[in-house]
Amino acid sequence: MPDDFERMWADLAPVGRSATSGGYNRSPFTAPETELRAWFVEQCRARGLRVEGDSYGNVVGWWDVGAGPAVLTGSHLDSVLDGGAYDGPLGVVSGLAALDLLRSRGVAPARPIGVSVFVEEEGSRFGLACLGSRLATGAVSWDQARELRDRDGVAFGDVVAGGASSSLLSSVGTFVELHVEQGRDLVDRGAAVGVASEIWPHGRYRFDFAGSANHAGTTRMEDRADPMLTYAFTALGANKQARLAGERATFGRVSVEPNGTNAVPSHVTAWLDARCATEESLAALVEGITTQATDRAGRDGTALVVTVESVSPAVAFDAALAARVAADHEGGDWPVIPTQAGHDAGILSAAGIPTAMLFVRNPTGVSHSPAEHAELPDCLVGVSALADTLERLTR
Ligand code: HGY
Ligand code: MN
Ligand code: MN
Repeated sequence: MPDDFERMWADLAPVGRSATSGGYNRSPFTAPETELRAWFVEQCRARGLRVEGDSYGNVVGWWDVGAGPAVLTGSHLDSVLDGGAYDGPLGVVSGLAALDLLRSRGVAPARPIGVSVFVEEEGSRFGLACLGSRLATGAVSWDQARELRDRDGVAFGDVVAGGASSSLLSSVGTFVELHVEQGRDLVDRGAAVGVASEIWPHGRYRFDFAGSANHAGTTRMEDRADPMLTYAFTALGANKQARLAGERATFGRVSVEPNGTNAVPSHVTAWLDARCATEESLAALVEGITTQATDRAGRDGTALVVTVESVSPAVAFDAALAARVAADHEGGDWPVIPTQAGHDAGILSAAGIPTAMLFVRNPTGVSHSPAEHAELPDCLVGVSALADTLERLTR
């Protein structure tokens, strides 16, 4: 079994890897991500799994054993821009390896088991995170999704067949996603694996700041309407508000027009990612940031328009399922911990599918970065934790 995991991990390692940063660029429907999904299909076929895809790019490999509602595991293969190796692929590779482990244990599951790959989990290309799982559960309609555009103006509707709704999840009774931890909770607890209790509500908001383009040398400082200034103030203010409240506010993406060194810009567009423990505090944080920004725009002579791009409500995972997954292991129960990161598991849970998540310890807690990491022994503990979980749920 360790060999299987390591062999699969070695297959994926070069795909989409940047020679300069060591990070990964696996945006959906680019060559690296397409290669990864083709690799996944090949791995399913090699195991005799029935491969089922939908018209959005989601894929499941089914082990058609037993009867009744299926237990699905899996994650995603796309990455953020210059992301890490583990966020997503660890759950897919661990799903395949867990299935191998169950077979090597001679387990005969009483229910079908599937391993899934959901497309565009990060929203790195079309802007909406968990796009594949939102489409597969009907949380987003095809009419909404088809119009989402990437930075070059290519529409989602132009890269997938789309159309009819997906029946990929119609037989799924339970979903379990294994994921690298994206913080240091498990490090602090000295545990190799943990189980998720909840996902913080979070959202994406576009801030369009408009000013007046002008000469960088001849325009007196007091005569400017500089949207960069309003943006800079807004980013600082957002950071302060979130920091004081123990919340999260990040401007990680900015575009500037016309982006010239010797001109006051005419427009700045920046995207806020905000996350809080409750939906009320999320709404209050975004309102606070918007109020400060609008106020500042008034003083700068600029104009601000804020557009809510997406809001993902709080997810409370099925507590009884989490307890069942976490209980009675060699060395004690696994810790049950919250996360501030979004996941396809949150979308399936919100769609009414009883869902659990396993986290694998990440020694630095760094994620969405080339420095994201998990040690091989912990990954193997994760595989056997997932196999144990699948075995429990398909008994
Ligand atoms: O952005 C997120 O929370 C996630 O990693 N998709
Ligand atoms: Mn991610
Ligand atoms: Mn992920």
